[in-house]
Amino acid sequence: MAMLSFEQKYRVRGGTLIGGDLFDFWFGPFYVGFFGVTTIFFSLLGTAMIVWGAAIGGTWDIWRISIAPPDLSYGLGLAPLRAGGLWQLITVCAVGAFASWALRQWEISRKLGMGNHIPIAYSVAVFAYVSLVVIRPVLLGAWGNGFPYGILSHLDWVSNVGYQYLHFHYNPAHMLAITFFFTTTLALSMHGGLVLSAINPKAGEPMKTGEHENTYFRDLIGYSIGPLGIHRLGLFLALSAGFWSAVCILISGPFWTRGWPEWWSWWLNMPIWH
Ligand code: UQ2
Repeated sequence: MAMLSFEQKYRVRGGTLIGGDLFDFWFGPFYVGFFGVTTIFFSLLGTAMIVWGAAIGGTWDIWRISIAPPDLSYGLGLAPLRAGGLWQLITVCAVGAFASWALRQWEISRKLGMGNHIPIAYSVAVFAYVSLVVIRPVLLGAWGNGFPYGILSHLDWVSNVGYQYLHFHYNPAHMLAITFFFTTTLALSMHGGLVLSAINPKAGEPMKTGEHENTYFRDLIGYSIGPLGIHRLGLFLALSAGFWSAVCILISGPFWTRGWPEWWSWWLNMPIWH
């Protein structure tokens, strides 16, 4: 197995979160660890249940396979396997696998003496998923408010829930989330373009340096955020996109039940207009 020359000193034993040195070893290039074992366990079990759900679902058309949550009438109770119970177990496996993966990242960060930026950033994406299939269904009182696990069916769910609030683009948290997603692509494409420009000079010319990168943006707009700053900005923008996505769906139903366009009546009703 290929190994970088510096890799050995990063394979430090100890610093585990649980179980002492029980799973504190490597399988080829991969750290195993207690949470590596639980990630594999939940992933395989969840995938097996998705295949089972597909097998009893009446179609093998990849676009149409769908495993639906229970009917709203089951509330927050357990449903029979074929009537949403599979969706419930698959959701438990998904959350179990995502949580295991975050804890695995945390454990490896500890081993290497790094900060926890990676598990924290990853947890924001997990939070957005958990908002959709756990937090919001619990706040609304029924697992049936989760989205179905299917390629087209989950798109239909997004469309239907959007129309339930008349026009979802009037949801202010949705506006913020979209703006953060777009700004993430803007900032990180500026960054990718700048780095590739600096490291790919004409044939025969030497590679450019960070000073050229700073100078490019100072000449263009009079400001450079810097090589560390652009990564901090990218992380902030990406995490904000995930955070406001979670907020925009959590407030829809539990805290606002009418159409989102109507929310803006506070603006139309301001005393300065009449
Ligand atoms: C920069 C810099 C980088 C970069 C980029 C910039 C040398 C290698 C892209 C320029 C970024 C700016 C001016 C911020 C733009 C702000 C938003 C909200 C899009 O200065 O330092 O490092 O990659």
